[in-house]
Amino acid sequence: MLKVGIIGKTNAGKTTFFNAVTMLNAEISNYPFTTKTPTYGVGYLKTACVCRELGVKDTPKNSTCIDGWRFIPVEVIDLPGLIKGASEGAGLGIQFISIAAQADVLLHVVDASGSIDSNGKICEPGLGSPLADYYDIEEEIIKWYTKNLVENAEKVSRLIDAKSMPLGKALFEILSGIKVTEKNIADALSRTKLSGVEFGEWEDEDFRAFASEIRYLSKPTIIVANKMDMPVSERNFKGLQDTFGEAFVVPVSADVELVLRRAEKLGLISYIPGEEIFKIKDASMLSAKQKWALDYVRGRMLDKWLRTGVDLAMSAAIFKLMRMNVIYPVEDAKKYSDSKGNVLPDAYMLPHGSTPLDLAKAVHTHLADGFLYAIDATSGFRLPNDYTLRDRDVISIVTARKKPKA
Ligand SMILES: Nc1nc2c(ncn2[C@@H]2O[C@H](COP(=O)(O)OP(=O)(O)OP(=O)(O)O)[C@@H](O)[C@H]2O)c(=O)[nH]1
Ligand SMILES: [Mg+2]
Repeated sequence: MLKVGIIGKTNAGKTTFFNAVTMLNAEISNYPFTTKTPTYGVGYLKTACVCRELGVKDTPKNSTCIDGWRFIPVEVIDLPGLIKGASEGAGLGIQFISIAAQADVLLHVVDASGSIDSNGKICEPGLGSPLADYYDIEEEIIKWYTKNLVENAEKVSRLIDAKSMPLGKALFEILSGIKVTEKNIADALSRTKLSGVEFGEWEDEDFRAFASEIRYLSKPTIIVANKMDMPVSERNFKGLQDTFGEAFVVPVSADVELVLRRAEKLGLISYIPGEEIFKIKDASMLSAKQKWALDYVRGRMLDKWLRTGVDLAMSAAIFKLMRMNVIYPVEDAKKYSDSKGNVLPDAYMLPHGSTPLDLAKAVHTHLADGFLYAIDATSGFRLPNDYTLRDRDVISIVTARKKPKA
């Protein structure tokens, strides 16, 4: 399962975002460092299901389909908050960054309303600076990556000297555990122009420059501009977009999404995460407080920003930054089903550029070991083995091996 890590300054709203995505009830409060250990949960990524265009009623197994929307599970990790100086032990320190480093993609949550001061304490809205917060936290993360590299420098040297390993391979040996690819390393070496420098000659600033490139190349990151339900947030949001580009900053109100998901769970409204609207089932069932909360949701967030942004942030991270495609493997290409007759049972996320063999490997080793070719189930055509899978492809893999008994 893909892993999404939620990082950011204390009090930015990470746990609120996490609870909204996973509907768990981890502790939320306006005290700094409420979250003391990482929390793991399962969130869902929303994508238009192929069932509608194929005109079939699906029976999903590894995911869920609601009203033609496929929800695919991803692991979400809520991390304790950071503050400036964390690498010198401020707040809870940087001990949990290693867990963020295990994620495939990161959501960096900032308080766009500027309601937290530089120490992470709640202050008058507008006084805090989300831009400064972002840089403070990124600085701590880069320091962690640098420290990790420096601590392993001797090991890298040994691999180069004793095993005659090329620099890139030796670095890969120590960095692969934090989801760094050989390509990330090659790109970082080339961007820093360190490929031509003897590793033994690397200066402190070389380690830092390389670590910084590795952090951004290996861990694509969306900036979640949270607390957009507060009017004061708009100015900071524009500043964030101007600095980092529209594609990387998503306007969000985690709190509003949480209100909607809770109301939906209580049966008060019908709401599909990510939608621009919700419907009140029976207005006479609402207490005055609930009515006020739903009016707030509409007035402060949906009417202005069209959606709460929680779902959009997840999609932007996985579909736009990671360039994942959703593929539906089926056994029976005519019925779009598995051997038990479940229609469109599974939805797999594979990176852009994946081939039918990559899909086979993701589904089961027996499919990969005996892989012969793949069929595009919607057209019935046999696909070339170097075919590049596209989003929403429905694929049947033909294999020489029998499926092992479950
Ligand atoms: N107005 C508004 N407040 C929010 C939003 N999201 C979170 N908050 C509030 O911000 C405060 C901090 O929220 P948390 O989710 O506990 O923040 P955190 O980042 O997990 O904090 P730590 O665990 O201490 O690092 C709480 O008072 C939340 O109710 C939002 O979208 N809008
Ligand atoms: Mg928290």
